[in-house]
Amino acid sequence: MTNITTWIDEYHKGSRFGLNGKILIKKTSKYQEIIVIENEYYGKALMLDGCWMTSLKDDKYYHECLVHPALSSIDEKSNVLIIGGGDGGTIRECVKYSRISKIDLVEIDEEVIKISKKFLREIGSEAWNDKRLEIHVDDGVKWVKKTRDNFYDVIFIDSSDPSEFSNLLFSDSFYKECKRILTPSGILATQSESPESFKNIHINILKTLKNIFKVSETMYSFVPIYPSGIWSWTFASSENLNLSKQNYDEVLKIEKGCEIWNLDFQNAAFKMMPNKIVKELDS
Ligand code: SPD
Repeated sequence: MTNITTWIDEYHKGSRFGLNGKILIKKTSKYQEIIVIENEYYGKALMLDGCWMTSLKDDKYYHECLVHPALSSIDEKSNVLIIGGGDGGTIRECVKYSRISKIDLVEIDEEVIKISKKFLREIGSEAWNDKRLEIHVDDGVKWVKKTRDNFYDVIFIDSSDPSEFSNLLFSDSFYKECKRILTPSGILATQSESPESFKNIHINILKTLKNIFKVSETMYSFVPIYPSGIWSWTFASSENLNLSKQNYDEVLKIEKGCEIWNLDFQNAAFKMMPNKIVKELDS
């Protein structure tokens, strides 16, 4: 590739969110266009089909918030499913927990995994070699359908925004299947879009999860390279959630090693629902 720097923008509702840098790879897979750019401040950054996914500088804002509220509260040896997550950030956070016995990573686009391993190695780093990890190049919706009842303790949905091929990951039927394959106290943790730039989708995810699960709770924080910056993650379960308990010494060590997440941060983030979202959910 060339040494010339260029602007790559995510276009969203008449705004654009761009990074300037050198393009390291630009490739169209069976599913999408994949770009890795190297920016002076954010480091290497991944864009899929015109949407920023992650960057070396801000990946922890996203992946730590998706993973730690769920895993820091688990009690037993657990089986984990990650749907999407081909950049490796979610597995990196999961492998920190010795109580995880198995991690199935189900990513539909093998090219995302290959490109992330090659160009964004720092994100997944050693987690790619973890013996508990099994990588499945498969459609997450089909994977969930063929999984037996009560199989996983935690499911992470680390998807892109809704699109032609990811739409079903936001559907009522898919969330119901997730509930079926979770253990009774299992936790579904999903990125739930932005209350600002993807407000309608965000509200829809929250309402759907509330209807299907006994409890669901949403936390808000920032992902600097995403449209509008504010982002959300929602956690749902068929039993009461107690995401603020930290069960064992290992969690305290994990907390110390995090760049963004800690228990105080988490507790505040679960109280950050903007009032306009509160009102719409109540209406
Ligand atoms: N607008 C971008 C939403 C993408 C959320 N998933 C990011 C994947 C990072 N593992």
